[in-house]
Amino acid sequence: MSDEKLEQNGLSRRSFLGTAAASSAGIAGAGLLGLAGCSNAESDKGTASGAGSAAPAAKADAHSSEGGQSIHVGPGELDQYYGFLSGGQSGEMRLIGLPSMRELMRIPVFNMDSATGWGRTNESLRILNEKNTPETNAFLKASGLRCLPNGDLHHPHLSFTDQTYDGRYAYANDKANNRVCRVDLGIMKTDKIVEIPNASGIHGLRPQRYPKTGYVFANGEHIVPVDGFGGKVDDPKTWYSVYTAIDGETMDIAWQVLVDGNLDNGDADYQGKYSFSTCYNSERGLTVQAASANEQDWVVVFDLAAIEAGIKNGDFKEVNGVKMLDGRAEANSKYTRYIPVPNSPHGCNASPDGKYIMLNGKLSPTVTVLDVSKLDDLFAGKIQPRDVVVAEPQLGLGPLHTAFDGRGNAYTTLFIDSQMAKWNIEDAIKAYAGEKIDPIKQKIDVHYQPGHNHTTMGETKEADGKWLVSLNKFSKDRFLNAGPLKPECDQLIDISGDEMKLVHDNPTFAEPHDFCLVAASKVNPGKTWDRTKHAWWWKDAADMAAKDGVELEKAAKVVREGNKVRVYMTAVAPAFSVPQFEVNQGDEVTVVVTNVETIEDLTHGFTLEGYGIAMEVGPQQTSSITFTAHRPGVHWYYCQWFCHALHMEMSGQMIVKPK
Ligand code: K7E
Ligand code: CUA
Repeated sequence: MSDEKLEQNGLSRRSFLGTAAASSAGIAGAGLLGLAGCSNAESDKGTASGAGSAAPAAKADAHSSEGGQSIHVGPGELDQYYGFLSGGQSGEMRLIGLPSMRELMRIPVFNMDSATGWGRTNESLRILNEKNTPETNAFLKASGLRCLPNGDLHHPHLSFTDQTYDGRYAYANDKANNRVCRVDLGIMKTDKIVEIPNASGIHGLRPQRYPKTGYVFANGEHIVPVDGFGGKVDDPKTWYSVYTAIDGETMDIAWQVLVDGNLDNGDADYQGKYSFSTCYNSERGLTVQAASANEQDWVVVFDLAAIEAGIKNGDFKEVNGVKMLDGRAEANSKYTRYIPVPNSPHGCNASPDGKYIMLNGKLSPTVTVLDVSKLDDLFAGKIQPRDVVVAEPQLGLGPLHTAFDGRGNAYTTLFIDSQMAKWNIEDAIKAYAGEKIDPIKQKIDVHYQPGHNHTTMGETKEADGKWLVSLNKFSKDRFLNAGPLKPECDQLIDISGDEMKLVHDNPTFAEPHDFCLVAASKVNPGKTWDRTKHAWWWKDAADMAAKDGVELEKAAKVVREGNKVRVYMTAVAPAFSVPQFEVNQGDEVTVVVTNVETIEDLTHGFTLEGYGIAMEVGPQQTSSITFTAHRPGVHWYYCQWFCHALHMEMSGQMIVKPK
């Protein structure tokens, strides 16, 4: 690897870049070109073009993009883009501002959260559990769990109308527990979570772009025995993966398709006709060696109109309550086509002109380009699967994901080379047709091992070509040593000019896989909760209050019914309307708090000492929590969101009388 070569010369890549930054005049100097050449010679092993060695070296200016856009967002200034960042195995989604890369908010989804009470409040538990399978509910009960405590959120993507973001929702997958979530962008909270039955390892996720979302497509990554299709636990030859379409409005499952191979990443077209999923492990292997033996795997193309017709005509099996069509290769299905692609392809990305789908080769140095306009002929049987391929440029080692600038260029992450390759799509098509032309425009080093990348508005027809972010899996020496577990490194790259310019390193906690970069004007969350519009959030508490003759906005009441106690209170700085209540040990207690503040940013909270209880109560929000009063004694509750000069005094006591 290039880093080792640098180190052999007594240079770390970091110190080398630091030197380059210090002497900007010397950037194009012979020394640097020599080193860059040595790095590129490595990375071009296996590429036919060899263009990398001639590509301009990275300009290592760590603070600003010289002659480019400013990344500086001064005090009081606002960012131009929202970034919806996956939180990976943390299970959350994060809201980032661009270009500053400042973290604006964390949105709890598949995790449990200490600050907001997500995974603990009645409202969050309803959302977390309302679309569980019966098997999961039985498992939770047997395990004594109130919800699944973890998740692995990879792919956040926003809802579309007419090929661009409409600001309604963000969706994301949970690879760990086979779920798909939706975040209501009006409140930046998760409002739906659905578990996907029959499938395993829900990974790739993309919303339909046209005419609108519409479907949310989710890939099952792992092959498993599927009921109704002869699946046997002891015979992997009978295992399949399952592709799912969810209705983005109701979050019910619309249909599933049974397919071959491990589905990886997906995308939808811009026309509303087809969707795609890359696929590795055509071998059905259960070991790394077995799963990567073949030189080619495939992309599966799904014909949405044919699938809808199949559902209408009853050409499906009902499997655990879901309509499942047979899209296996061996079934010669009218719903799917399998296009061979080298080799264990990973990322799947539609270009913003709506014409092409890029399949990132991972174990092959290539990106395979499909021409969407040829798919009708493929499904009609007029052409062969590989006839849909119009380019297959060799870019470098380990292509994982591709992003676009809307000016005809594509940017592909090279995991093994630790580089970003910029290439021109039309040039790649010409080269594939035999013309002597090098599609690679530039490569720059990123630090290190990039996975996903994303451009501003780059997955919409409004791709604006301003910024590119490389989500790197390793950060090694880029930040102060944080111990054995390092942060990941998200790097901001200015792509507004002819050359990519690396301008910022941003450390992130476990582990970004994807980043949806959205013009700020597209997203307009409310400043407080809306008691009418968001009444669904506290619907159960409101129903309960109505039965108890309590008006939530004016509540100060304790209701006892047998061993059930319901405590209704308001929160107005600096006091709860119920300063003390008494229960008996063993009572089931429900506390309902309504924040009646109308002022922006005046969030209160309710933390009950010794009971593992805390919840956020935002302005105009109602939050509730139910627990059993197992611990006798005096237990203070307090507001944990600093809200007032007398915030410390915003408290009360729950007295639990011993049995
Ligand atoms: Cu989108 Cu990380 Cu799940 Cu590629 S995956 S890196
Ligand atoms: Cu209310 Cu602090």
